[in-house]
Amino acid sequence: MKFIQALHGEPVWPPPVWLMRQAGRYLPEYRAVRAQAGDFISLCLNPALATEVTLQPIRKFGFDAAILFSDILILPMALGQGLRFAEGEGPRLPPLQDISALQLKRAPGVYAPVLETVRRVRAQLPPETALIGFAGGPATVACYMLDGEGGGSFPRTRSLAYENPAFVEAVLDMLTEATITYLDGQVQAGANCVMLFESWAGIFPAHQFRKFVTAPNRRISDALKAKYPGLKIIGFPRLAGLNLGEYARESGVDAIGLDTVTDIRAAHAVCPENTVFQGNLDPLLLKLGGKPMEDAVHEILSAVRGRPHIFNLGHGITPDVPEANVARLMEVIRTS
Ligand code: 1CP
Repeated sequence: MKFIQALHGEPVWPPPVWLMRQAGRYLPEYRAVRAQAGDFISLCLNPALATEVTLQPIRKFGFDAAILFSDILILPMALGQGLRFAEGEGPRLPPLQDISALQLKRAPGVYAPVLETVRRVRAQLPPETALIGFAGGPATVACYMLDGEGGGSFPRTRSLAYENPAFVEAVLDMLTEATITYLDGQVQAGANCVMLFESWAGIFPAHQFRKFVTAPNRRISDALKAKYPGLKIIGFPRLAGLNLGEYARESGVDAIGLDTVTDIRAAHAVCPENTVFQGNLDPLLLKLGGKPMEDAVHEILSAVRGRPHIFNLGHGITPDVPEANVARLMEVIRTS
């Protein structure tokens, strides 16, 4: 698998490609399955339908990796926190007041269908296509659990981080344990690597970033690698800014997903020589297409020539992206 070779530090050319949120509403065949499933959570917990939507973008565009179709919020739901997706508004959870409301032992029974999806997808994927398992990073999942909704401001989480850090750390400890068990289950079920989405890492000042983002990511990496020595882990510490170098050195991950604002050459300069990067085309350019997109793709390719790299977006694909632009993106990369 070219994707796994790149994660092992081998320069593969052209670089392997996948796109964050590659399964989703920009695909008519996704919208059809989503309507059949009813709501989004039912889709995530239906192995037959979740397998189908995981495979759709692979069939259509031939990406080098598939990512399990699920969501980072399935884990808090499995731990016993309520979760619903308000149509057009995103996720809603009852803001967590007390850690005793969460039950570690209950979770595997609830997310069992997700592991079944991993098994089915791995069995149906072409052998050269990698399967990425994933979880939210503990800090990012805690943001949703403590504030009860997304969007990026997370006022309660940020206040608690100053006023009651012991509570935040207790939540993170529990989530870290639960995440290790969850990802272990995904690897056993057939995931070829795993990714930790720390999409809201950038809300924390440096001293909290170290404690809430980098340290728990390290615990997860250490635990998984102790059990699976060859396993590769991708971290996505979005908007890490100048915390990126320390994250690369201390988090234990092998590859780093770069957000849209980060210059790839600057990232190479502050991270260890063997760090593999993934990214980082602006999703807006995939919507716009044409010369602005193609120029940006060539710029990324020239920044990573001769190095192991995984081509991706800097954040998730949006529902308004024309499929023709995705096809053109693949053509530009594959003929470079
Ligand atoms: O069908 C629909 O309308 C639901 C939209 C949707 C989809 C397709 C949501 C709701 N989640 C997903 C799938 C999803 N989420 C995947 C599947 C695999 C793929 O990439 O194709 C993955 C990996 C995620 C991860 C995820 N969920 C993240 C991390 C990545 C990121 O975008 O930063 C986050 C932050 C979430 C929370 C979430 N789930 C859904 C929404 C709309 C949101 C974001 C809410 C917010 O803005 O805070």
